[in-house]
Amino acid sequence: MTAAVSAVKAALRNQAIETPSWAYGNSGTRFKVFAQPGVPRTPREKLDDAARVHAHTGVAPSVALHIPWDRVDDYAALARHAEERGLRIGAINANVFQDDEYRLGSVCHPDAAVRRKALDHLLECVDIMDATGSGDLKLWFADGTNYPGQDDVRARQDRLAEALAAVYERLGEGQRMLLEYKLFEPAFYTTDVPDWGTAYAHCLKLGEKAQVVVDTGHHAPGTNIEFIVAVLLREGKLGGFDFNSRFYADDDLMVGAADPFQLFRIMYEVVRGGGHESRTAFMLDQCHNIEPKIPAIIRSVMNVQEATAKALLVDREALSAAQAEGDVLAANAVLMDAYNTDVRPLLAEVREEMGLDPDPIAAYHRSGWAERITEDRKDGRQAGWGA
Ligand code: LRH
Ligand code: MN
Ligand code: MN
Repeated sequence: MTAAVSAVKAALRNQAIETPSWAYGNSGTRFKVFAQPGVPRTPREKLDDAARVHAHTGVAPSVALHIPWDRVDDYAALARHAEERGLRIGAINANVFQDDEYRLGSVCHPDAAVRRKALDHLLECVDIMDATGSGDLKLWFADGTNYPGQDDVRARQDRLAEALAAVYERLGEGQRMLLEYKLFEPAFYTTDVPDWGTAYAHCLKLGEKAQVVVDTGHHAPGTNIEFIVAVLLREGKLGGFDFNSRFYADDDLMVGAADPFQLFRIMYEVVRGGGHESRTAFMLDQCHNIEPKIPAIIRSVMNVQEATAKALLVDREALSAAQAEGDVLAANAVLMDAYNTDVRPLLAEVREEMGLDPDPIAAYHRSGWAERITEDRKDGRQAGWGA
């Protein structure tokens, strides 16, 4: 094995992809939620399923929570439940979008009492980080307006800045605030954090614990996401990803399903900028509405691994040489050679070296877990959107 291949393998072994608790529960569109058998009923059962994903892939050691969907009485006990299964709690996702009071927004709402309620929730999420050992607070705001003139767009930025500063102050040692942007939805005219520039401006003012999250489904069609990634990494402001695929808007389909070439281009910029060796969080943010959830999450993890492997295989020296010579076609060919490499045998080897089955999905199907949860979780209410 050449030194280059062993370095690629080491990077792949060390990769960590975070799975979202909500992907294990029932989900759907605004038209219908299709319930599936065996879906978890509690946050603990979501962690049990996440442990299966980690057991078969070896690279999914943390789980993101969404509060209040994952509300429990004892968060330290939940973290212990994770630990006993070889997992840890990842990002705490705040939820200031599902209460009636938030009709006109949360931290940007015109009424100070609603803003206070939203801020209290964000601060509670930091308490949960303390209790679970989580290092990341993920903030996404559904705030915005539907009609021109509905509210003062600039005043809303002031309110946002005030809330973010209060939360930032509360962060402890080693804790980060990850600010996520989204072009539109649920607001259709203005969104208060619509793009990476707005998120970046707020994070820059807050300080080094504040970084931007790139949710790959949150851009206009045709947006060059890898450019955003390159710029944010250069500025030390890329906190992490919410990976998923989109065909139209915020589709939340499996990452790498719609456009594996885009995922490769993103991962190449990550590797180029050293993001795979930094604290960049590689999180999934997906919903599996019609496909079985655990195999879909395993597939998603594998898709990220494949894109990463291809990015790591780019011959950077040859690329630099071609770029320096202005050889457009040769430079492009170097990237395409890596993209067109079948990395599945390499990843199978990496898994075998980690003591895993080279085919995680087949191993999951053989494990009997799906049958077991279908049998064990017949009673009670399945977890799903809003619960
Ligand atoms: C918003 C979003 C955000 C939420 C998640 C459920 O569209 O991407 O990350 O927390 O979906
Ligand atoms: Mn997201
Ligand atoms: Mn989204």
